[in-house]
Amino acid sequence: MINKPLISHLKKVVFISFGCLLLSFGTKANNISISNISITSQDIDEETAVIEFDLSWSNSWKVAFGPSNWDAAWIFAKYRENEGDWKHCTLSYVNGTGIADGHQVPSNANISSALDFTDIDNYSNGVFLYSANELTQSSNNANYSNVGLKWDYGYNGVDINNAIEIKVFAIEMVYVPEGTYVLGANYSGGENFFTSVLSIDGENKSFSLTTKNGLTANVNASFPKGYQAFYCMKYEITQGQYCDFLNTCSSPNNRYKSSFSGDRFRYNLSITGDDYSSSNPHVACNFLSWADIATYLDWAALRPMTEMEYEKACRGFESTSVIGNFPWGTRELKDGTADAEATDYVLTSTDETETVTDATFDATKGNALCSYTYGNLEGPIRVGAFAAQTNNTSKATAGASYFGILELAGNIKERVIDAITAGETFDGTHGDGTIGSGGLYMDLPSWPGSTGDPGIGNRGGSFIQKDTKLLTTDRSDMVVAESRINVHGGRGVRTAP
Ligand SMILES: [Ca+2]
Ligand SMILES: [Ca+2]
Repeated sequence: MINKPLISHLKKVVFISFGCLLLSFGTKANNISISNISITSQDIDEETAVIEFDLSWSNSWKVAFGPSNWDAAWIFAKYRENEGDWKHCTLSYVNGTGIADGHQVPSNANISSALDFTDIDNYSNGVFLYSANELTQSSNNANYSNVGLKWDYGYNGVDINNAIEIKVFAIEMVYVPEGTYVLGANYSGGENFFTSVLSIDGENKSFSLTTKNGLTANVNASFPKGYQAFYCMKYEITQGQYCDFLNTCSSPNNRYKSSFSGDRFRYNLSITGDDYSSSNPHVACNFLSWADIATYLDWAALRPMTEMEYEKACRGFESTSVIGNFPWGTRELKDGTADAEATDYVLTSTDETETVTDATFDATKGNALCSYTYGNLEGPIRVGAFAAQTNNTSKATAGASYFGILELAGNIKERVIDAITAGETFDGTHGDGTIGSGGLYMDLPSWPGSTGDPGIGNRGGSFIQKDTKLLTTDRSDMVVAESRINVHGGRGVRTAP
């Protein structure tokens, strides 16, 4: 946990019967912050209550041109009773529009959610919140007061006479709209990519894919293809976010541990008692195995991204003329072009303002961390570091994709679902906020397993790989990669409600 928790004892202030010890959570890494958390509008008979808080972040946007998209916060909550295991808060769902679901929606916001499961009633495991109005990026431009999520604590079996703690989590996401896009490549270079250049013009249909190294496979109608709208994490999972996760999995009956602590390639997690922290909370979290990422995404009620969604998230609605490019839409990187050595980046600081200096800054060229630009940085850098550069002027210089998603190229690898080997099994089921208690911990049957299981691979390259690995269509690293090593990390997505 990065920020000092805000602790308030509301038992006598708000509810006589609701013994609350409340914790607020924020993650500086991506600048999103939750504050002033409280419980309001408790309905004793219905056994529901509203978890209220303020939410803010920087450089939010909503545009009706170009990518015609917005960024959003994916918000979910965890609770525990009498210092027991942390559990996922089940939220009320009626039609997913926020107000009808019983949530409090600020006038400048939209809230939307999906019907995640039906049992006694209909429920969701989290909500998306984004601007109701068009919004231009600037510092602290996303401010939402008195957001409220209606929690069905009765369904969760909560005894309100217990001491109850609540943590609210928010993850910055980017909306990738529905629409046809082009998958694959037809250029002569490159090590491996989909040579079956296809217009992906529908979601619930199958496609036949062929790779340059001669593999052919079908993807089923249920395999997420990127045609349908989805939300993608704006940044790679950070070390701070990973600590947030670990710190709700530390009780004896629900333990999930990092494999080691100490400082390696800027991975620097340490544990005091049961509490993890990182000296680099704003830096992308490396040393994540597939099991680590899958368990994190199950816990956060997200899911892995497929490699087809990766290409859509990078390329957007650009035509085939940009095939063979980086995610920002050109083939130019820093002071060179693909396959050309570039000058090295130098770190400016090592706190939440961390970015890199670039003596050869070129406002027309892309920025990304790979072996050609890495120098002696010792590991991955802060997520969003290029966007935070003072001389950043464009999607390319920010290292952003067509939709504004950062570091899809370089920094650490993007763990994705392999369409060739999992195209007939992975169905895009979302994590449900609850992890298992042993073995793989992640417990979703359609997700690839942990050891020797095909179905996962890497996209986008990393800080120690050559720049051509960062090209949108490159799939030369689509190998099963389970281990915790210095370049392994990732991010999650969620099908849009
Ligand atoms: Ca990356
Ligand atoms: Ca689960």
